[in-house]
Amino acid sequence: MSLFKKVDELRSEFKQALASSPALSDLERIKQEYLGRKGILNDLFKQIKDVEPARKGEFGGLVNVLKQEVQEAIDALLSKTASSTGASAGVDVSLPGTVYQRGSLHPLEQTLRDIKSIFHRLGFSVAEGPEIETQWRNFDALNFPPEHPARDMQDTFFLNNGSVLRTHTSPVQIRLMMDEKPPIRSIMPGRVYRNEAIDAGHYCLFHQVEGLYVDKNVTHGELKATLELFCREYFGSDVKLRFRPSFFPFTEPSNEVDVTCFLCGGKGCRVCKQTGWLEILGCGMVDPNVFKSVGYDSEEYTGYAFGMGIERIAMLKYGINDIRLFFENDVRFLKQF
Ligand code: 2NL
Repeated sequence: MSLFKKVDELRSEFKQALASSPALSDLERIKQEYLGRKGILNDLFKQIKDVEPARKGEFGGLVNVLKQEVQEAIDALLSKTASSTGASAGVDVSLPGTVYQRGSLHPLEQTLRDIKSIFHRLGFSVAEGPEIETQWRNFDALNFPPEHPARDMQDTFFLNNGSVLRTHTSPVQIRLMMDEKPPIRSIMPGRVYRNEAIDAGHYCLFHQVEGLYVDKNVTHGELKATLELFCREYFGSDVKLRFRPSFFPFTEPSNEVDVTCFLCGGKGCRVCKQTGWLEILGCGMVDPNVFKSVGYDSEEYTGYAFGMGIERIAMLKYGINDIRLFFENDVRFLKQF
């Protein structure tokens, strides 16, 4: 075969090699094969010595043209492939990506958000207040008698100036009622403090959500309906509620509310201690003495209130068996949520 014919042959071989839309790595290999130091084109140039003297110039020109065609075709394909894969920015798209460690919400924050969201849909706003309170707002205004045991040093943290760390979020409700006229429909989330012996079920601080609804003609039926709706939204549409008579200084009548155990469906299990019921919250109709403290006329207004411990609800929902886990911030615990 004449060397001139070989040039044409190599051209069509090259075109064939590119016709199969080669990947980036194949392109690099083809480039090396044709244009490399020991490549096909350099090889052709070397064979110029075998061409008859009169046609050496013509042959050299033909090989140069082919070399240019090969160069341009490969460069065009390389820049097209590079710009569509990001390789032009020095990015090797075939490397595995960086896995970022993402945080998650603390289980108490998640629980609180879920509770807030349900009451938000029922028309309750959110009110907050300070954690250091007067004894008057924390106890007296709430109808605690002067000798009530909750006022004891064993149960309440007292500050040197006579203030207390609030033992519930009810003082926020006292503030709200003294600042505003009914209707009031709010929930009060926040930290509260108890001077207790610490164990798996008790800690010196925990979180509460209380709720208050005051208007003309608010009834115990509305209280029951609202809490039933809340429990069905939060624990599942098939839970049943049980209102047991109870006592709080600030409500009359008072109830504690149980829901059928959402873990065993009420059949009895370890969590509900074989009773089929879980105690979830306390509630009642606001005691007229509380209205008197804040200057509301208890002949004109009635109201209901309720309170629940967030840790207790989160422990039941997520199967957490030690309240101290919420406060240790051990990532092995936190990353499970
Ligand atoms: C519980 C029970 C409760 C309230 C909180 C309240 C507040 C005012 C007036 C009347 Cl200002 N009541 N709050 C009422 C009943 C129960 O909490 O077990 N909490 C963890």
